[in-house]
Amino acid sequence: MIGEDTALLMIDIQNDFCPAGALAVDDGDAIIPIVNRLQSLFHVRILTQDWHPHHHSSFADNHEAAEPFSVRKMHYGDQVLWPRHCVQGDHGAQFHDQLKTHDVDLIVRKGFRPSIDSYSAFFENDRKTRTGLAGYLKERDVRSIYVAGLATDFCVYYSIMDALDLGFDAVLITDACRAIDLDGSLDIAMAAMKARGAKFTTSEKI
Ligand code: VGL
Ligand code: ZN
Repeated sequence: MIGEDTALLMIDIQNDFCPAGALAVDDGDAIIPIVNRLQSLFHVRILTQDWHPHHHSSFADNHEAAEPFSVRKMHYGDQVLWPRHCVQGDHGAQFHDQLKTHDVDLIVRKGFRPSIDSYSAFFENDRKTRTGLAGYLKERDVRSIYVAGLATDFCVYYSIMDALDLGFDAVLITDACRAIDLDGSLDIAMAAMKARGAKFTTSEKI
């Protein structure tokens, strides 16, 4: 049984990251039955929700002559420009209908500042602005987190790396994630998480 000091962190299981969504991740909705089942095993359950204003700087169509998936220099460094997705209040930003949300303790919204994108559940892409999640976990005496959701090589990856940097143990549930895989980003992310000390498991072993 999972201890009270361990949280399940479920990243961005929203319509736009599922098939037919604006930034669909292949098979993204296949993780939902797994994530729903896992929820009952954890004492602390947290969702993140990508939550962008319509004029968000990560949207390619807010830049002149910019293609989706191209890279732009922002004031904080390189930023991939995405198709418009997870716009505040729109259907695409809602959690997938099949995802259980009733028993979730906390929903962390991120990416709501127009000029900074936010992949990680802990820090925005300037790597300084905090979401508040680390403080919440510390107040609840959480020491380790199991991570599921979308996408493995972006928001899941950055969340795991930041969790480790902040001193939490972090475990990636490999069958409860799916990737965007932009130019080999999945292999790079998996290697970096391993090198930083992430652990890997599958849902049946939990
Ligand atoms: C994500 C790209 C842009 C994610 C969010 O959830 O991985 N990726 N916004
Ligand atoms: Zn986003």
